[in-house]
Amino acid sequence: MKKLLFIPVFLTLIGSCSIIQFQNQNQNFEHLDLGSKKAARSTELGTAKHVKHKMEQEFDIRMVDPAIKQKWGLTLTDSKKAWERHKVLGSRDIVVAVIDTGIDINHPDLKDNLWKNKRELKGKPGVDDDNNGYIDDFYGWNFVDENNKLDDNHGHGTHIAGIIGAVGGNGIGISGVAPRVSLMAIKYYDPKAPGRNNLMNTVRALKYAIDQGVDIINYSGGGLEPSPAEKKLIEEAHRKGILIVAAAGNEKSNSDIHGYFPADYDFDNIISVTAYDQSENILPTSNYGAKTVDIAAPGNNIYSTLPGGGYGYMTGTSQATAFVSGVAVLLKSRFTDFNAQKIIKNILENGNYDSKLAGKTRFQKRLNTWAAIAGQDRGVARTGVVAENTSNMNTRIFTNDEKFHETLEFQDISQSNTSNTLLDLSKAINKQFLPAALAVENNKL
Ligand SMILES: [Ca+2]
Ligand SMILES: [Ca+2]
Ligand SMILES: [Ca+2]
Repeated sequence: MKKLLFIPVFLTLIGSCSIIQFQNQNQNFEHLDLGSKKAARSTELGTAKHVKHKMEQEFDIRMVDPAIKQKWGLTLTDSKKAWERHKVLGSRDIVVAVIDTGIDINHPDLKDNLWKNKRELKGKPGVDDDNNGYIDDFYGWNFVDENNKLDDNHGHGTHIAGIIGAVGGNGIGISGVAPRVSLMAIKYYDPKAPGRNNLMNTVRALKYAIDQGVDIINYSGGGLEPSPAEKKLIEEAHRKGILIVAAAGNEKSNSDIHGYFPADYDFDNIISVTAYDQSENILPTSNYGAKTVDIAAPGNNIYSTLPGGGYGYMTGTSQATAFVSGVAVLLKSRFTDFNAQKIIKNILENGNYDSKLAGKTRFQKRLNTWAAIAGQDRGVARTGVVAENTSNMNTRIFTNDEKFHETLEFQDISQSNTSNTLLDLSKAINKQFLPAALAVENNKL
């Protein structure tokens, strides 16, 4: 791992702060601002409500995961509509760093969507095969215990990972907003390891993600004071075009007055997310701000993965943040040339306008996955009508169910009351095409 460089200007900015030294096997650098208690980073973990869901069979041509319809957030954000209309499911080429409490890497609904450090997995145990300063960092790194064990001792990180990218179409559990993605597990926080410097661990986690060249960083946490070292890394992420999706925080406060960081650093590669409930009201606990908070996304009683192969509900701006990260994956996978700013622009401009959000978010908009894609997809108009030029559509995944989509689109635009017709039609086609479609997925992905 490269050493952090500290330039003189940076040193003068923070000269009065306490000094903390950090060393590991290949590092010996100083962070000069990381000891402030007020600037400490944390994730407001809440309590996970574990449930055993009924294995209801969800009707859908691809998303056969039985509990998917319990994810109200996917419905209100038109995420399934985005998958179906735009044939966009994400891609394992898109890497999201989940800087959190770790991830259950053995969860059957997550393991296929984990980022994999191929040089380490193919390399030698005990050797830093990719020479990045971390030995055997197969799926990420644990900055709390300084090892490669990513166990999630709370559940928060596993829950966030599932919202972004639980494996869709595998017939179990749920699907993330992005059914296909690579999730890098970076552990900066462990509630069972008190007394650690979570801000320092955040800074090191950010550095790791940036050095690995991830596309998106999901940071569902934060603190009340800015940190020059953290800001410097956000600046580096900005230079490298990395999108940072950050929680607005659960402080019940106006972020225009009381900042929350990293969400509120003034960089255009950061999108700040607050949370709304099933009635589309901002949660009373969520931070808000007409200048500082960018968008609202589902964050109340969100059903997602938990450690030990489980599932359950959690609430907060953390969960809302993960929804936005999932949409960013879909956008990046469809529009591969999009930089962070363009992804943010599409998400913000194509949300659902809601006057209830006056004073709560910058543009008074709620996340809409379908609209974010449709606003740019020249192959498919906002109405869902398939345009003539569909050359930019990704048909790789759907080779065997094209007929379904053609018929669905036709029915959708030619009949005013189509729900029953569509249901019958889809049931028939489901039987006919589903096994083949899944076979294609299993072989190709
Ligand atoms: Ca390594
Ligand atoms: Ca190794
Ligand atoms: Ca699944």
